[in-house]
Amino acid sequence: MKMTFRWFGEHDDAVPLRYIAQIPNISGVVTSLLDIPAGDVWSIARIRHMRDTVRSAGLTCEVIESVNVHESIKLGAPERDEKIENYIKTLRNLHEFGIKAVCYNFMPVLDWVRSHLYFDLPDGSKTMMFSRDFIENTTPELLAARYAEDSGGVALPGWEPERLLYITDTIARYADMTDAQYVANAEYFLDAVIPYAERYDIKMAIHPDDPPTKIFGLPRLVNDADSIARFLALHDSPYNGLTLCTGSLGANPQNDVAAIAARFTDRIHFAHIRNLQFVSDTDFYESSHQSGSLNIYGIVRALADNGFDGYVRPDHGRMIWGEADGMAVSPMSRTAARPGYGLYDRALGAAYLNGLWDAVTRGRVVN
Ligand code: DNO
Repeated sequence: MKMTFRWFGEHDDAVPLRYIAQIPNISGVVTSLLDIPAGDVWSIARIRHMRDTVRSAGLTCEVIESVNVHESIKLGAPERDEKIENYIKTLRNLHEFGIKAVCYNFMPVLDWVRSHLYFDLPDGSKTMMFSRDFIENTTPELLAARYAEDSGGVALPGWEPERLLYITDTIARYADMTDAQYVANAEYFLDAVIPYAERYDIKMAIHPDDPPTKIFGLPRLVNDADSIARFLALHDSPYNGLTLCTGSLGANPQNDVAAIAARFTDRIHFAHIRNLQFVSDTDFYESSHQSGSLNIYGIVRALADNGFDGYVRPDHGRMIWGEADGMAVSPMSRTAARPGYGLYDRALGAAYLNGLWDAVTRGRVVN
């Protein structure tokens, strides 16, 4: 297991790399070039700069989250071939700089969806929340406006301004798409890209749908054991793998995340580990890594028992210790911490996950 931490880049993250390097057992960061639109090629110069910046803090840069998939690929539109070619060129360039895994998603139009970015908990911390009723009574446009206001102008991954410009039109383009057609579009992408991922030794790790249920009537692809198995079989290669996002899969109470972790360990290249607290069958808030409805111990143990050797990062934390009160972590930074991505609760999460990992693995070492 290689413990990592998500970092949004030098102009986009309030958390300095040197703080990340101080968290026990963190080997590297998971990062991206957020300003490059989906479908464009990532240049050698930009990747080199990104990699060198991370390395200068003594951290590795081996996982990208995300190289976004252009909408034409998800829609099966005519320009998809050109965008797939660009995707492959980006993989080739990333390979030049030692990138080992790419996390991406295949969710139509939107990435993750929450009803609240800063929901107040009784202990004074703030966290992200999902209310099914709220989502059913809003529109994607209203939700985007709410996020823009609540995040104080910070572009959220998955809700980038260029994506939001066309949100209404793009959603309309999915109106007649069947789930079978959507699966076929994913297969087309995998058949084109995975042979190159193999050549460049980059493990592709799809992120599950977040939340794992239908949103705004759009198709869904990867959200439970059956759909994961179906997806992995579309192109059967170790390079066609999964990001085990415990919070995304765990948001469906029917999903046994530990069982999913155990069943697919050899295809899980990256794990996003976080907890959530259900407040009803459909609604939840994101809780601390240790306390919540998911059995994080059971999930870590399932990974360890099955020989997991991929990357892990502590996923979303709450905002604690004043982090959401306009108190930027770095006095030098004018960037607000992103919802879910403050320093403190994620660092506590990493410490908890490290402790669990040690507890389940160290006793096995035969001296
Ligand atoms: C949210 C993240 C997602 C994830 C993408 C991967 O916090 O887990 O935005 O990075 O879905 O493409």
